[in-house]
Amino acid sequence: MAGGAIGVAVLPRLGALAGATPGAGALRCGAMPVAIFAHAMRSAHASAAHALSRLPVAVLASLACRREILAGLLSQQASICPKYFYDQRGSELFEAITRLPEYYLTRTERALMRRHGRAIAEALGEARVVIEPGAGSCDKARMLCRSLAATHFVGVDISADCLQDGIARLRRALPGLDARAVAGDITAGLRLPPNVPATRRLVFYPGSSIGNFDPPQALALLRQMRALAGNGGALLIGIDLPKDRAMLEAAYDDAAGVTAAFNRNVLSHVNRLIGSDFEPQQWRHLAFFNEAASRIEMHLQAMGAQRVRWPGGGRDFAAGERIHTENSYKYPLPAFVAMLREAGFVACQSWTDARGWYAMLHARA
Ligand code: AVI
Repeated sequence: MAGGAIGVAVLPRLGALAGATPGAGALRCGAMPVAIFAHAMRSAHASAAHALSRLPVAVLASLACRREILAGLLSQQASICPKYFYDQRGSELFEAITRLPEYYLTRTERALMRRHGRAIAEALGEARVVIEPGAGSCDKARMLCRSLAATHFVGVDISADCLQDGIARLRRALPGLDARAVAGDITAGLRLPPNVPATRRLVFYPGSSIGNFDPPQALALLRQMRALAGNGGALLIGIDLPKDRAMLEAAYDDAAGVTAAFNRNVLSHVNRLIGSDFEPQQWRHLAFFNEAASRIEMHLQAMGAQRVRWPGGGRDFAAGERIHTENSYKYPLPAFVAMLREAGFVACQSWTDARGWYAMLHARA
């Protein structure tokens, strides 16, 4: 096997890669005090494009977040983009979700990587440059980089703070690794640091986070990953597969109410981001499998009529009205392989667990 550092002895550690960091969710936006927003908004309105172009990147990002959130809240079918789940509390709740008995995804991915570790390691072969979109805390990357004897790691995340901490930990754990943080949104295109080798690249996207994008967005994201991998590079990605409705719905509506808390928490985060006055306890968590679209949908349903206000606007919600907060697509394996090919990947290998619940795919660019 090429890339001899992935010896059989280290293969079980690949299982630990399937940890809890969100992926699509990791396209996060840092919370910004509303006062700063207000200032940024005033500046932007005051002297239009010229002043806007001089605003710090963080402020511009927050303006974009605010615009995106308001567009979702004011749409006829109100929605909030799932990336806003992941403030500090949301990230903690997601970690708790991954340990729930009903949430089979994380544990199944981990078991799958342990069981097929040798074959996966052989497929990864010569990869030495690991690029992880939505890297967050970089915990999974540590195990992968060690197993591959990687020379370079690039963690990409919108949340620069969380990423910087993760990169610092990674550097301490693997002093020989050239580890870099790129704060940015992979869906918007990325430029990597100039010293990142163009060959032997592996884009790593575990956790079925691709399922949180609608198919056209998912395809666009896979194309971005293909471009990042470069010719001769590859992608290692985890996806959740369609299965029994009861299993799926339990995974997204657990008995302990952790997913319900995770869903409602998005309203607290939105309150901080746009200065709104949502009362999270007045919203019921709904999760159901939309079989026609092959996706779990999560919504928040108004338990009574609600008037929600934010600086400069607001919206009334009727009792029973919903805010759509997340889709989690469950792709049949052949459909996902077809999508990988459409995105420009040429050869795919996949591994599934014995129950056919989950798959890891290795696709060559
Ligand atoms: C991050 N992502 C893969 C999770 C999922 O399963 O779609 C997010 C999640 N939503 C509710 N529970 C978990």
